[in-house]
Amino acid sequence: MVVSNRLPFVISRAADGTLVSRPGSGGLVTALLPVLRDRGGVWVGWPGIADRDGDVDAALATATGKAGYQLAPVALSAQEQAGFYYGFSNEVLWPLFHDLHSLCIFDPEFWRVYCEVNRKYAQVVLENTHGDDFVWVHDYQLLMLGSELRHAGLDTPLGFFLHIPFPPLDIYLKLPWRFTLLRALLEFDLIGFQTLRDQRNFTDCVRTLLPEAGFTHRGQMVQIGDRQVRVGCFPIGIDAAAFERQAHSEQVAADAAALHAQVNHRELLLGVDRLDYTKGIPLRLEAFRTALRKYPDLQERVTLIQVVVPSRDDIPQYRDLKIRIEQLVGEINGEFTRPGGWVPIHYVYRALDRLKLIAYYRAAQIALVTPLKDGMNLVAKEFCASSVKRTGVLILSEFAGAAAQLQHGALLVNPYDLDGTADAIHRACLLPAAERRRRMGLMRRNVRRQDVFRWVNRFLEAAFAHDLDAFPLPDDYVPSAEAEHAYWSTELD
Ligand code: GDG
Repeated sequence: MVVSNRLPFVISRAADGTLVSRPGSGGLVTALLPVLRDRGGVWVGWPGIADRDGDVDAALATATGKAGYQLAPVALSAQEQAGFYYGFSNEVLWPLFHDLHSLCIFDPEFWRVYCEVNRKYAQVVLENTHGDDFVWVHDYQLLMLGSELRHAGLDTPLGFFLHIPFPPLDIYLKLPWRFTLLRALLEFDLIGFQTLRDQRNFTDCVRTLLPEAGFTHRGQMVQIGDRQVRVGCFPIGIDAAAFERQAHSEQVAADAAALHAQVNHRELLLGVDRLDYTKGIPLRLEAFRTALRKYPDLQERVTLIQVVVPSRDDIPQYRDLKIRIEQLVGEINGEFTRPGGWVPIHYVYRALDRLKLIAYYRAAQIALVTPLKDGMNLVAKEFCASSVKRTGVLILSEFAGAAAQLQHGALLVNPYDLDGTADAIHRACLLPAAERRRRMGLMRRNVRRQDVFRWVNRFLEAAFAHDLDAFPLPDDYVPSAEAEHAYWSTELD
């Protein structure tokens, strides 16, 4: 059983009053839908429409068709959704866990609704679970679910995976409900993180805040009361084979060629992000401006296509961010556009359909993935899988979880360093074809080998491993602490 905030299909009411479903977007759906199609099971989550409506079940049944898995909706009122999702999840946990505590609104009412809604999810899990199910809970919206399920008497194995970063101790300490949340997490039997960075941050918090907890198995087993909790790091992957296959298709090849023609065969830089302040879009645009100023040879030679996918636009900070991005695009185009000719930034504010997105990936010579902090960042991996001619260069933030795996092929940047990022853009443009192929080859191998199916298998293996000495994962999967240290102690400049 998979439990996440949203179901993989979003239900909405059409103009004629009927309910229609469309596939959801975002990293989690992209990652888990192929897995459920593969294995079957039940997915519990919010269907995207307020309150319970008789037709929701029918619309969900139509959405899955004969796909072999079921969807169990959690009915939430608009008020619950406001306190739980917009409130506690996205105005407390999201900024805090991305180290942006100054953006947090620690409203006790948000916390109350968050706990209440986690209880509602627990109810739907209990209604749909059978004795031997493994319940796999996803992400920061459901941190209290393990504890709610235990209170309701469920004693089957529970797994939890955090898709976003876990913050360092001194940031986590700001959370008024820090003890309750940490204890609730320890009600799961396995807690998975994206990177060693996050796992270590979590372990530091447990050591400091819960001195009664003990650690064994090289820090990967927490002993608390009579419970043993496994803690591991499981970097999420993508369905790399599907991306490669689609990137090879005739339609994608034709769309990619058309994109090149549209920008007059200039060097194509690409940014693709949800509208989110963690993705570092304004700083990236400023770095692009710095590059055009500092390296005039880039002018008329490069075009940046920035795709921004609308997201969370009910939250004021997201609306402000959109205005800031549009202002910067206007300023930069105003400074450099050649009337009747080159426009440096093409700005796209909408979601693209998947094949179009892959055409953008395939066409781009350089991808700019520069989040301020990111659990993993699937766009980086999707770009590599779609760069079938191995001509793409990935400029990647050191603070994306993906950097731990892709560090040897990507050009790593500190997104706060405008000069450094501008230098990387210039360097990427001048990178010889053989070097591009070598770097992209390394990343493509990694993305192909450590794909989403392997991620699921490793998580489930860790949940069910009887031989606890075999529990620490093999070094080829998780970057070792030594490798990580070597990376951080290397001067980037
Ligand atoms: C969270 C964590 C972690 C984007 N634009 C379009 C589109 N997308 C798809 C991409 C990709 C997904 O959305 C974005 O995934 P990310 O990983 O980049 O970011 P989050 O949504 O913040 O995801 C993140 C992830 O969970 C998984 O664990 O990596 O760190 O924050 O798959 O393809 N899809 C379509 N059109 C678009 O225009 N169809």
